[in-house]
Amino acid sequence: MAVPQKTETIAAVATPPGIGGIGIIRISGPDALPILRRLFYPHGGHSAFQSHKLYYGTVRNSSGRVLDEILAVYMRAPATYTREDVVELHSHGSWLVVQALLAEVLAAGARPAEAGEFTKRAFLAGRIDLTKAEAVIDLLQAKTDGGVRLAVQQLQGELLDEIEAIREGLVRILAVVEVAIDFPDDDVEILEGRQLTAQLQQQVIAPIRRLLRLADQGRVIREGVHVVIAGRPNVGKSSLLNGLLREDRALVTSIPGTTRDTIEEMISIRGIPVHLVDTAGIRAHDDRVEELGIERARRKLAEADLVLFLVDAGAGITDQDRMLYDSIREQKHLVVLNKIDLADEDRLSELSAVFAPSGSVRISARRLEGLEELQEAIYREVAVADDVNEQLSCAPNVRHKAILATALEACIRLGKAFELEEPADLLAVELQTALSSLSDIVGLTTPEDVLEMIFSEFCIGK
Ligand SMILES: Nc1nc2c(ncn2[C@@H]2O[C@H](COP(=O)(O)OP(=O)(O)OP(=O)(O)O)[C@@H](O)[C@H]2O)c(=O)[nH]1
Ligand SMILES: [Mg+2]
Repeated sequence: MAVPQKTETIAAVATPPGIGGIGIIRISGPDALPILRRLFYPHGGHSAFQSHKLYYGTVRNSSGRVLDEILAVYMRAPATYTREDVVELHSHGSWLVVQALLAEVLAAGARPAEAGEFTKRAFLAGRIDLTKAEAVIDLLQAKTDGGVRLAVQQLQGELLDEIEAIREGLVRILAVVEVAIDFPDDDVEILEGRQLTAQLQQQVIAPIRRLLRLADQGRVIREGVHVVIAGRPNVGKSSLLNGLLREDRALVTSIPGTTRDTIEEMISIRGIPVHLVDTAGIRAHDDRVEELGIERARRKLAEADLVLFLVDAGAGITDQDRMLYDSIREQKHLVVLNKIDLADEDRLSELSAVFAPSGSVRISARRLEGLEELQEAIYREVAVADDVNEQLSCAPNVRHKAILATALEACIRLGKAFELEEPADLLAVELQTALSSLSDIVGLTTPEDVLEMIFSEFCIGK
């Protein structure tokens, strides 16, 4: 019979490298308290460590030399992050001191923690589910206020609750189907197909679809969008960049071909981070440098979430405009009529008519006119929900999204099977598929290699 292995005690520096006010070493596992007793000499000398109480004292190495004066705390299981015994040593924030302390802790019997191992232990102990563990990574890596808010909501279980509600809906349907399997000869019509279809639609399919939409919105909030300003030379692209930034960032001249390289800056439109890219005007040319610039512009265009296609309203539409427009019209875009100060109403109506199917926004980049309306239009294009900041309660990530898509397919097949009055055991198979995918999201059945991948994204010490 295999002897159960004793859980190893792990340790790592929890604060970032460099100089700080304090540096923290975190120790978790059954030997946390013995290690503390071995290294730490409390001021006033006493032997009992009360849980969750801070003690002042010194740390000494094996030859008795004082390494630092520190604060230490012992937190008894299970009221800890990992649900194991945890000790934290708060030393002065010198990287050398912190490293020396860690070396002593390791010499006293702990082993170095792997990336994300503390959080992984919290997950394995059942203290948090996988969505909360992922929320911890998101929180550590968040680059925007909106990203932080989403991560905190997920940490508080918003996504978990949604997934649980959907799972419950499926389990209710499965219960009915299983009765039908157990009593196949029963005359009573257990499988009331129409009612089950409605239940499936309301309690499962619609909520999954909603989560998939929120996933797209969440990506926008966490990472922002790339909005590329494109147009032939001299239409006012750099002027527009400057106007939106309220800053003279890019060179503006009346000479076509002024901008050679792509210029990228970030603005925030109603909380959405927008990476704004000014590009070289695209045209036929015989200048090698300009050619390189145009290549870059085309690459940026290919990656754009939204293209602002700029037209010079004063000059009207040229063949170059038409060619360029044809190359981007399949992408998400906004037609922007610039230099409206140089065009009369007839000309503007004429231009608007040309672009009627896509609609157009009128601005004067030089006079800073119409920029508010343009920002609103950009927001409408990139925001998925009506009001991003108020309504987004949770946002599934890429991993969740893939799983939700699988579950949705199974549910759609299930709906068809209800309609066709397929045998109950066939229905049960689809139901199990959907249920087990959803379990993967919260981590009930997630394969080990997927867990490895998730936790390896963490830093050491978290
Ligand atoms: N009257 C008027 N002139 C403008 C407006 N916007 C830009 N211009 C002028 O148009 C000229 C070209 O502007 P840029 O912003 O450099 O144009 P661009 O599209 O970046 O040009 P390239 O970098 O050469 O591709 C400059 O002389 C600007 O002052 C506008 O709204 N009204
Ligand atoms: Mg320019």
